[in-house]
This record gives sequence, C-alpha cells and structure tokens, in this order.
Amino acid sequence: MDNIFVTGGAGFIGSSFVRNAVKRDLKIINLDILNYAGNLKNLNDIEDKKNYVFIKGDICDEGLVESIFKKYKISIVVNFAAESHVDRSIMGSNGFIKTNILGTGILMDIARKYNIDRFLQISTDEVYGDLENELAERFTEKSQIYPSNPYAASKAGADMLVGSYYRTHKFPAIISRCSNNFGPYQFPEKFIPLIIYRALKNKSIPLYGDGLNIRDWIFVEDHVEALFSIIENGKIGEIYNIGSENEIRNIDILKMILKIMNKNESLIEYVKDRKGHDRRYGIDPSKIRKELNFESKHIFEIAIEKTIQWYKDNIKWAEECIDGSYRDYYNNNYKMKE
Ligand code: NAD
Ligand code: TDX
Repeated sequence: MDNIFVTGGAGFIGSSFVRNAVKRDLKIINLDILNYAGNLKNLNDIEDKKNYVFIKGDICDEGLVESIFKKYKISIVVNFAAESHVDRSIMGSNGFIKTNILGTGILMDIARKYNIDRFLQISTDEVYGDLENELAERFTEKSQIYPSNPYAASKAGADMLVGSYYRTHKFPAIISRCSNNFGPYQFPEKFIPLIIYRALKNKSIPLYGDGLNIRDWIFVEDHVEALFSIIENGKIGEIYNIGSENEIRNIDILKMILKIMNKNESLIEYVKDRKGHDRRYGIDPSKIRKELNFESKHIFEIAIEKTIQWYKDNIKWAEECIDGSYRDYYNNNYKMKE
C-alpha cells in the first residue's frame, strides 16, 4: 500500500491511530500544527521508525499540503485535525470554523488532484445534536444533523462539505461518527482525564449543571480499530457510526472514578451549566456491526482502570499540559478553586 496521510496525528485519537498503524507496518505521513492539544511526546515510541514521517504544519496551508502530495505517493487520507473542545468553541468559534471546515475543504481540493483511493473524515456523534431524554431512540446514520454548539456545528459543516464532494466530484470520501472517547494521552480539559488529574491532585472536580447529562463512552483503542475496519472494508460515500453502547450519566462516571481512586466524593463541586449543554448522546452502532463486522473489545471498567493507571504513571505529562494559558482559560471560565 502507498502512504497514509494522517492529519492531527499528534493529538489524542490521532496519536493512537498513528501508533497502531506504524506497528502494522503501514507507511504514515503525519501533519500536525501542534496546537495546545498536539504533543510529540504522544508519539515518542515510534518517532524513529522508518515507516513514519512527521511534518509540523497547518492543514489550511495549501502550499505545504500540496508539497506533501507531490513528494509522497498518498493513497489514503485520514483527517483527524480539528479544534476539538466544546467549551473553547463557546468562547470563540473562529479557529473551529477555520480548521474544521476550511481545512477539510483545502485537504479535499488537493487530494482530488492526486487521485487518492479514499478520504476518511473523522467526525463525531455531536453533529446529530442531543437526545431529549433516556427514552429517545439513539442516533443512526440516517438521523438528522442538528448540531447545538459551535464545535459541533463546525464538524457538521465539514460533514456536509465532504458529502457534497462525494456527490459532485465522486470524491472517494467516507465519514465516521464516533461517540465520546477516553484513554491515555487525552488532554486533561476533557471530562474523564480532568477528573483523574484533579483527583490525583486532591482538587475539586467541576460537575456542570445537575450532573445528569449522559455521554456514550468508548475506549480510544476500540475507536481506532473501527477506523481500520472502515479503511479496509468501508464503502465509499457511506457514513459509519462508531460506539460501544455504553451510556453513562456524568455524576455516575465521576463517582465511579473517585471510588476506584479511593478519593472522597466531597471533591465533587457542582458548577454553573455549560451553555446549550447537550443532554444525552447515544450512538446506534448496528450498521458497522452488521456491515463491517466490528465490535468493541474493551470492557469499560477495565479500560477506565487502565486509563487511571496511565495518568498516575504519566502525571508529569498531564502537568505539562496544564500550562499557564490553560490555567487562565480555565479559571476565567469556571472560577475554579485551585
Ligand atoms: P485533539 O484536540 O486531542 O487533537 C487534535 C489534533 O489536531 C492536535 O494534535 C492538533 O495539534 C491538531 N490540529 C489542530 N488544528 C490543526 C491544523 N489546522 N492543522 C494541523 N493539525 C491541527 O482532538 P481528539 O480528541 O484527538 O480528536 C481528533 C478528531 O476526532 C477530531 O476531528 C474530533 O472532532 C474527532 N472526535 C473526537 C472525539 C472525542 O471524544 N475526543 C469523539 C469523536 C470524534
Ligand atoms: O469539567 C467538566 N465538567 C463536566 O461536567 C467538563 C470538561 C465536562 N463536563 C461534562 C460536559 C459533558 O456533559 O462532561 C461531559 C463530557 O464533556 P467533554 O469531555 O467536554 O466532552 P463533550 O462535550 O461530550 O464532547 C466530546 O465528545 C465528542 C469531545 O470533546 C468532542 O471532541 C467529541 O467530538
């Protein structure tokens, strides 16, 4: 196989994909701008491998992207690059619109000229908006797109652009929409690593609103396996939902982690709700199960314990993430006690 061009491969999910792909002896070119969430330490173990090349840069830089397609024979593009945090998108949407929509368009325009075999757009269940309550039917690939926050809207915009390129240009695109990921190397602004990091430091843990919002959790390595099954056997022009049928209320996951870590529930601090906070996400993964024979392998409780252990072993990595600018952003937003 020719090279796989990965964007955003130094982030949380991208680095898990790149690590796995390099171990499979696939040839990987990784383009990442290294924003606050992109970290080359995430890829320490493979940086010297012969089948791996890293390039620092922006997917919106047309000259750079074109030079990569000219230099390397690329057959597959996997687009992870994105601004990914909902709270940041509520504070300002420009960066989200630029990378998530414009960047996707630039990648597709250049990829089109070089006759690639497939373009995998890494999307999210957030494009569907939220489910009203616990009784509502879960999202299928046919559910209407109805994003509720600026991050989700930017991802939905990208999905619509990708769909239009498939229809208009017969561009060989596939879209995957995964539910909430957790696991090692996730930037500790996201809920699960934030709980673990702050609990390790005996700091209060912010729980938004009434804490009864529901998320559908998947271990990052299961997500990555699903992506390989899509790359190998997915059908061009299709959308695939990815999920582990694992819906949990925020308060329950928080209490569960505190219990495993032997920490007191007095660390829980109810704070003001996120604006427009989506109530429930729930992915119906029947299509990928039936058509691509994909099934998540990890048991949630064991994967959570593995994740907690990773943060304990890599507390320095997490401390380095929490630099001055992040602390300011966080304190301004939630007025947390340090
Ligand atoms: P992340 O923020 O950890 O990583 C994003 C990476 O993209 C970073 O390494 C960053 O430096 C890079 N990047 C940002 N802007 C770029 C640009 N202009 N050019 C090149 N690189 C750029 O995010 P993540 O959680 O790993 O998410 C990866 C993808 O998966 C995103 O597209 C996200 O929408 C999607 N997704 C995430 C989840 C989740 O639960 N985290 C669930 C479903 C889908
Ligand atoms: O401090 C917190 N307290 C809290 O109660 C944080 C950071 C979050 N929460 C709540 C908000 C959500 O209901 O926890 C839930 C999960 O929040 P996030 O980790 O910010 O994830 P979410 O908003 O669900 O979005 C995620 O899933 C879909 C990812 O960040 C996206 O990139 C992905 O597309």
